[in-house]
Amino acid sequence: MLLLFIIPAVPAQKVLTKDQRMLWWREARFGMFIHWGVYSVPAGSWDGRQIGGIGEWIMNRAKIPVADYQKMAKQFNPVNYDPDAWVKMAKDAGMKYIVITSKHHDGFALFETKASKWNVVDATEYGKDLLKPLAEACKKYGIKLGFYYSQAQDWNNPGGSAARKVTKEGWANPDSVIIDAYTKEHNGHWDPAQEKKTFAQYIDNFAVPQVKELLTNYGDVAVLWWDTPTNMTDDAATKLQSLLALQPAIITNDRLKRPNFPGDHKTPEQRIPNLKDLDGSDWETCMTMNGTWGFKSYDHNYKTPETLIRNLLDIASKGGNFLLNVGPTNLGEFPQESIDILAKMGQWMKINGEAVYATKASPWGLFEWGRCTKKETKEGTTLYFSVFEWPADGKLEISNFKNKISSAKLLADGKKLKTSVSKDGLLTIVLPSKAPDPIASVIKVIVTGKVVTKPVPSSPK
Ligand code: JFZ
Repeated sequence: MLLLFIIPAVPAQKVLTKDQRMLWWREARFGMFIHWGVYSVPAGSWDGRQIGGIGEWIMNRAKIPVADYQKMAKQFNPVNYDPDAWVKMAKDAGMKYIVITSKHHDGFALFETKASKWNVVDATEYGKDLLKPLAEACKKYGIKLGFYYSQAQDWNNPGGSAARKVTKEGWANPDSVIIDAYTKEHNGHWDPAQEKKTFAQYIDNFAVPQVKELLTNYGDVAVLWWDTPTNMTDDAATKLQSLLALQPAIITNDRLKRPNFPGDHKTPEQRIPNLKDLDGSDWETCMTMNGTWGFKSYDHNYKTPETLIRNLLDIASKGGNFLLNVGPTNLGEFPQESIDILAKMGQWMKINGEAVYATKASPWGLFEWGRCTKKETKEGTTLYFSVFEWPADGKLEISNFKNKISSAKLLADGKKLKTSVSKDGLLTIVLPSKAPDPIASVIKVIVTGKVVTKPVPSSPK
């Protein structure tokens, strides 16, 4: 007898629109970048010298030979790594997502991979996948997890590209002339081991299988954060991009290959764009707390919580996201300064976070005294005025104001504030004499209808 088994058709994957995919990201506004790898071992110093530039570039800047660099993996032993505590710190700071370097330009994978021995499981004493427990902690705390992946530059896995840096950018070593001639001749590479394969082989043998692993073995991956398209080809970009189908809801940036792989969002780095440069696309400013992404033991030049909170508000008022970096040590610890900054930002966000999350850009552009964000509701519009410079006369004035006010209060203490609007549209909010928060005090104003206005002509930026 012939039995016919009817195999149920695989349910068709729902194809999400860009707006659907971007929904959580546009509401999140604030995320944590983590740059972590073997570069946290030299931590900015090589051969007794402090090497210039950002910490994760030390191999290239100091022209460290492949074999010497790989020896340092022995000291990458993150016994104090506590992914639960990391994710909790991000969450308590008010961050909604984390993007971690699964593999930076030094090619070292923080995850178990069959494509290369140059990874945390095979090359360190620690011997365990670092991304798995992070993915679990993110799930536990409701934080989205994204992977940074250096798709083109790879200074350890043969065939990867290397952006050329002349030696004086690291330190002027006695062989500078010879080394600089060599890197010129060898497309940025400084060690013959780096050129044992072609770039196309590197893409097929390392990058493609590793990205496949990342998008298969860690549950939902919210973001794939490509970086530095040095020597990328359309062919390589197409192969990598097609893998994204493994995660139908994934969001990617604009660094896979320029200009024909624009991704979902732009990535201004270490700067907040000016209003006039925004063209309506989604964007995310990534920024360091001190002067480096990867840990440098002697960089204590941290921005203040005031600067960083005001940066977040500046970014939100322009409709962007803020991806703020932490560079953990080789033992798996956040620098104490970063821990303190995150705690301070969290205190502020706990009270004032609603001025940031799920808001839209300011209808007025920027104010001299602070920033504005808005939320459109069924009933009307909620405006958040974040005041950096508290008015000496206790009156906050906003011109070009056309709506009817339903209520106005300070988020810090919930106190109702008196308001008046003159015939020619000058809103005056009467404030207490002292700012409740010297960094930024938020006034929440609910109005009826939509707020339609032109940016104030005096916008400083
Ligand atoms: C890249 C990396 O090289 C760096 O190590 C770090 O990971 C950072 C977040 O990204 O650096 C870049 C990439 C792009 C630009 C500048 C630095 N850019 O487009 O101006």
